[in-house]
Amino acid sequence: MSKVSVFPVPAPERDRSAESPASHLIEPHGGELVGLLAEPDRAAELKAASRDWPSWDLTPRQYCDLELLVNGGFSPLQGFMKRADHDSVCDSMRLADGTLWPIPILLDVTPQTADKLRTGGTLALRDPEGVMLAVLHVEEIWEPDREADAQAVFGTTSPDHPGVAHLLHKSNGIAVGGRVEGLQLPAHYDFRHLRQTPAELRADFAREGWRRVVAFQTRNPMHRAHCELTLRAAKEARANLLIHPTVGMTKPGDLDHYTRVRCYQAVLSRFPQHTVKLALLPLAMRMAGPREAVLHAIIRKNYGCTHFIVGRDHAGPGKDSQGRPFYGPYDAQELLRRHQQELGVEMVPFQMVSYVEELDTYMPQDEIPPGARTLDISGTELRRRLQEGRELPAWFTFPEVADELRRTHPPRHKQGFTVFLTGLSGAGKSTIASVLLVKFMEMGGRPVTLLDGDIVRKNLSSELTFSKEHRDINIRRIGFVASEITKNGGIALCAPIAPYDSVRKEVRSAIEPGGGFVLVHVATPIETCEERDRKGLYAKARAGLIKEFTGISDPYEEPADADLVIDTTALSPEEAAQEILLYLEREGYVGGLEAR
Ligand code: PPS
Repeated sequence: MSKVSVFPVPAPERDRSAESPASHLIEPHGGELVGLLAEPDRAAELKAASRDWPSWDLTPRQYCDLELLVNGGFSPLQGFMKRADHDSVCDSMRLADGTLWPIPILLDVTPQTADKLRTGGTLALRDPEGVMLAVLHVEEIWEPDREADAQAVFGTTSPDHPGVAHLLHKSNGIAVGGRVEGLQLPAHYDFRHLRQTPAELRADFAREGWRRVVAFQTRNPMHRAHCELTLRAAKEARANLLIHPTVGMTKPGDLDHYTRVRCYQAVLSRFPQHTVKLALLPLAMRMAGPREAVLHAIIRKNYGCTHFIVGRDHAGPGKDSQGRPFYGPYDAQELLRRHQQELGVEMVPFQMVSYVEELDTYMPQDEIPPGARTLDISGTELRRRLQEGRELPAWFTFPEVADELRRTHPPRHKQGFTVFLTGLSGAGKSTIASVLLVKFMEMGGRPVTLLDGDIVRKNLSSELTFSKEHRDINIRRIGFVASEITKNGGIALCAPIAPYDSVRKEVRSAIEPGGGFVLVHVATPIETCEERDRKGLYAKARAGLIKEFTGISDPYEEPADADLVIDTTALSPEEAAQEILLYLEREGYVGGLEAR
């Protein structure tokens, strides 16, 4: 098997000290590696005492933050930040005692939970199943100014920025600061052998004589460009390489970490033996660009790394809705460069690398010979190719990575999808859906489920009325079931009225990451629906016997984002279904040769 490098990799420097090799590792940030796990006796004592304490179920982000607090990845932090640290971090990127720290680490709770707390008291922090992971000794309860925080940390208050959107719309209003004592680390059952704590990784480095270690942070699969880049970095820094991907929370829409980790495992054999290690970082990324680069370097220092790779647009969230990038491509490098000496972690900066066709190699922009033809595949283009089942060229990624990605992204004719028919009562949704149902059954290959409005109301939503609130709950339920079906490779046919635009959009965005979503507006005019009045409901609604009747006494928001609009006034159910089938065929969801 060929290795990725086209240049020799010198042997990394080894620590040959006989006495206490660990003492030669880089110092943790703040001087000492924090470990917040209580001794077993103390943990048992805390657990017994917790019976009468208020509890908080950690959000996914807080769950990640707690893990890094307890395992020392966030050294020197000893708990969730109090106001003085928070304000100082926002203003000057330092904790109140002057230690460099770029991003607030807060425990945000609802006002209802905050009402149960008092300073000097305790709060049990629990995982989603209710298992107590830690206790927070409540030292301060206050209300952060989210807009000001967004401006300070992200440099913007635009909700197009995913970190800002989370801060402004998903975080809870009240912050609780104080020291944390851990009872146990969050349990992970996946890739356990790759989830070393800072202390464990440091012990590994010491045992193997790794003194200079360059860390590579990533939230994407590693393609050839990343492999070349990391090898070059290791060579430049005369260091061993730690591939240290974030597997906590990354940018919404990113590839799931299971697939990514299989991809990293697959490329490991392309690197020179004994110079590279893979470990997983349970960090919740904020996509804060420059400030996040500083946080990443601090964390890697705590994990025992001496060097840190920062490429183009490190931890950047992409562009805003006007197409403007939130950060300059090398802003993160600039900020970390200003602090690297104080931090003691050396940055290994990289420009974007591109494939130079005539030399069959990857090169940073500034080394590419003038006039040479370069090839690149952007993230968006990669997603499109995967979605459409198109080829991933060998110059772009190793075949073993392409295979892994293919397994997660089967071609469209093997993916699950949802056909979501929306329209007035009597527009023809259910009839079209039942024709589609038998057509798909006849085709075979994928399981098909019909979630018709009336059937759902009978079986899933029998307690709901037709108020806006209840209609939205009903559609969310349908969306949830359809998303489960879709991501597991089935076909979901939904036929509710779904009169409100925002919840339809919510459903689309819940389903699309797991497969196809086709919104069909069955736009039969109300006059036709009323004339048909198959169930006699329009007559009742006109007589005032049914309240909140869509189209008569309740609104229907026409979709502007329908993939297909069908008016059944002059179409038979078969003809209407056929239009949808043709659309699905054009888009590649049905008709693939292998599907037959
Ligand atoms: S919604 O808005 O999507 O939750 O509605 P949905 O669950 O699809 O409605 C299912 C059927 O309920 C009948 N029905 C009403 N429709 C609209 N407004 C009111 N007030 C109402 N009361 C009962 C109606 O027959 C819907 O079925 P379809 O198949 O659309 O005719």
